[in-house]
Amino acid sequence: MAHFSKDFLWGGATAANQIEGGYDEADRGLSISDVTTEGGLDHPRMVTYIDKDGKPGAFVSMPGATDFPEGSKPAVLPDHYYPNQVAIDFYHHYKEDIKMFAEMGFKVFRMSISWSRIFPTGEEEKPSQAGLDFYRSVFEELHKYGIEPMVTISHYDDPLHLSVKYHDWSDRKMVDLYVRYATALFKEYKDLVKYWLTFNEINSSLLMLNAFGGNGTDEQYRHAYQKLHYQFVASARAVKIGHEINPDFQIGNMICGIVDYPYTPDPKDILLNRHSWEQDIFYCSDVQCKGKYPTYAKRLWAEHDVHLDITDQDKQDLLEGKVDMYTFSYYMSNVVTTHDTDDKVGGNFAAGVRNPYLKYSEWGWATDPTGLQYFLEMMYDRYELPMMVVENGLGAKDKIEDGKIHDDYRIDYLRQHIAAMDKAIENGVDVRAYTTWGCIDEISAGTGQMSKRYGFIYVDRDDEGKGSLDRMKKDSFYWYKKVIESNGDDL
Ligand code: BGP
Repeated sequence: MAHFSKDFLWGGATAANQIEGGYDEADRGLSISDVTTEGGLDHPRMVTYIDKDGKPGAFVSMPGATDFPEGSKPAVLPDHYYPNQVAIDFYHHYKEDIKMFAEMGFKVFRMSISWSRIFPTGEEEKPSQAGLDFYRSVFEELHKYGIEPMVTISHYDDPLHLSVKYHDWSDRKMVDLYVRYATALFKEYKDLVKYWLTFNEINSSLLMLNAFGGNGTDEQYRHAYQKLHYQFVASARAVKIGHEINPDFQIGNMICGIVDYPYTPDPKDILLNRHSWEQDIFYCSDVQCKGKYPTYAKRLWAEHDVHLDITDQDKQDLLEGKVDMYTFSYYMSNVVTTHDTDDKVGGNFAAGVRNPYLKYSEWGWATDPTGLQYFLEMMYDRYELPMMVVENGLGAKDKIEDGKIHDDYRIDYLRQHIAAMDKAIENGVDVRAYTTWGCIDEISAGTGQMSKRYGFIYVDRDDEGKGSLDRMKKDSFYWYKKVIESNGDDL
């Protein structure tokens, strides 16, 4: 018998920019993801612009990062494909999609709100009624089937206008703009949404600098720490306001949960591993769960000569805006070392030494269910907050054979991770929810490609944007339905 509580929240997860499309419908303003091209294993995603002399240019896209040269304007260039503009067109297919989630027996559906659908530039005084209405219809549709929405307020798609004007959270003004946006959502949906996450994978700014060999410059680290500070304050103020609007709200952080292991028993590797945890995971988790900066922040800041713009009011806000639950994504583990080795591997936000005990996906992601158990047990002990696994899944290139998709590799991956989660629960961890990533195929965040699929539901669209957008159930669809029906007994 599995150990999931009878009201365990089984479901799936998505992000607005990766599924919605409808990028110019109603009042919606452009978001950073709308000017991001597709990428792949051989070429990165790029953000495109026209420079001050009228010449087209592009820079490598990283979640949230904006590097527009002085005087340039973001632009949609004719010889590029921008996959997120249409994505899987959830904007027009949400009823059909939600019906299929209901058929699988979902108890919860994690989605995000596109900020520029609510505040087109991010700086309007009043929210867009059309934007608010769209999400109201989605939430009502979910409730029709008894599915609880879980909403990420910001998931890698800041309004483009804000990204350029305030250079990716370099300005304190972003705090007020975010708080205004979050407050509008809380007020509008106070009776429709109970679970909120403030920022998707808030630690990604730090992970990114580490993952690429710790090659970030001091300036990049200074930017990342300052941006994070403003986001922590914005998140904390949102938590406080959210609780005033509805004391039943459960508001969580969202951490990219990559587990680091030391490569050797050399004490230097053990220390490096500890320090990697501090920088990659604990730093953001501690501030959001304990309401204050940890003692080792001193070391982290000193390493890159960081001097934060931080006020007494900020400190007060952090303390009063602690999150209610610990929510995180988990895909893989990573190995760190101080030793020289050529056996490097990496994908997403992890880049370290190859682990000989694990198998890797085509994109270099290590499959490690034990890492999920490790992470759950460690974080629950550290914070004693309810835990929610809000992303987990396997990206793969699915093949249609005789009108079917036999994705047993995906079933196998998910089965092992659910079993690991069950072990953690058996060992005393309070896990409340599990939402697999990309319960329906969506645009991959890292590559921008459609062919890196995660869903139980296949969407007919390819990497060039061709296809009918028709939906089709994969084998994993029927398997997950059975898992939910049996409350995790029948894996
Ligand atoms: C996480 C992001 C998601 C999602 C997932 C899978 O980091 O929160 O947005 O996309 O990773 O990554 P990818 O799409 O690159 O395979």
